Amino acid sequence: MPELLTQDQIDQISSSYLLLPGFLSTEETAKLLQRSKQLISEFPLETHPRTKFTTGDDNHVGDDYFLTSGDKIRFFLEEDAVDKDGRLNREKEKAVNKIGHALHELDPLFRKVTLENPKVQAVACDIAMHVDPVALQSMVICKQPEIGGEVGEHNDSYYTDPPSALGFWFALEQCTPLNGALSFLPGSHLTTPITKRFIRLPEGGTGFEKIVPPEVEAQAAESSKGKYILEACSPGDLVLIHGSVLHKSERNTSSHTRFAYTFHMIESPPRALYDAKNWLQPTPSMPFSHVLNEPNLKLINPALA
Ligand SMILES: O=C(O)CCC(=O)C(=O)O
Repeated sequence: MPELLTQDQIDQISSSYLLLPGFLSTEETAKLLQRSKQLISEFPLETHPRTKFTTGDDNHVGDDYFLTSGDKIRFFLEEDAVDKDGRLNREKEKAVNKIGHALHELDPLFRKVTLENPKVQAVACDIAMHVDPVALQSMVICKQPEIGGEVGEHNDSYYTDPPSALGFWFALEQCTPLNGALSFLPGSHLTTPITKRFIRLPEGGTGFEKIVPPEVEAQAAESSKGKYILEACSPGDLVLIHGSVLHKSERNTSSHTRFAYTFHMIESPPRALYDAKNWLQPTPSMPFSHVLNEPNLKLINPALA
């Protein structure tokens, strides 16, 4: 018997994504939002390398500040908040694109909602997609007013073989069509293969490596032409995102921020092989973070396998 989700909800994940309204309490949500703002206001700009975050295919961030951020809490700036001389053209509080990538381990409040949250554990058990789920790449995405960058169409399953990612995405503020709410292409996980992975390049930096022949890439491009569904969300809502489903968010053109907290859950070895080329690698001081105290020995959900 599922602990928290209904069977219908579990089945819905296998058709792309599932919105769970009010998953976090008002108080939990307000604390996470307040903490995010506090982290931004406290980080020292003087020593910051002005690393920006964008998601274009040819223009991906890859400096040392980014590459060594998997086990730290670091701050990445909006592209349009930094001028050509590296000066911010607005206050720091309105310039940060995202905070990442180890909030789930290092910050007590984010840790509590991620690794020490009985509801997250119950969801992981109910969905039964992972035997020993681990959390990684936690981020607060800020979508700053007027300049909050788009996140281009992508899927998240670029960590393991076989693919095993499940995205947990929590709205910390109202998400609307104008401030960059998420949108999804339902069913794309069945028709659109994972075509590329985001890796650490041998020559330095990061980039995408194609993992399918050109004809499969062309077929994937064709099947991604469907109609996206935009999901407006309220603070505290959780969206669970199947790792192979295409999703994106547009630039924030409104005068309001759109803070959200997200992390990815994947299967741990030996059931899934972690990609040695992935930009994010476990470190001795921070191996991947287990979500459950005991492995989930339920039959893996065949619809998600
Ligand atoms: O929050 C967003 O705008 C995008 C998040 C996303 O696509 C992801 O976490 O995979």
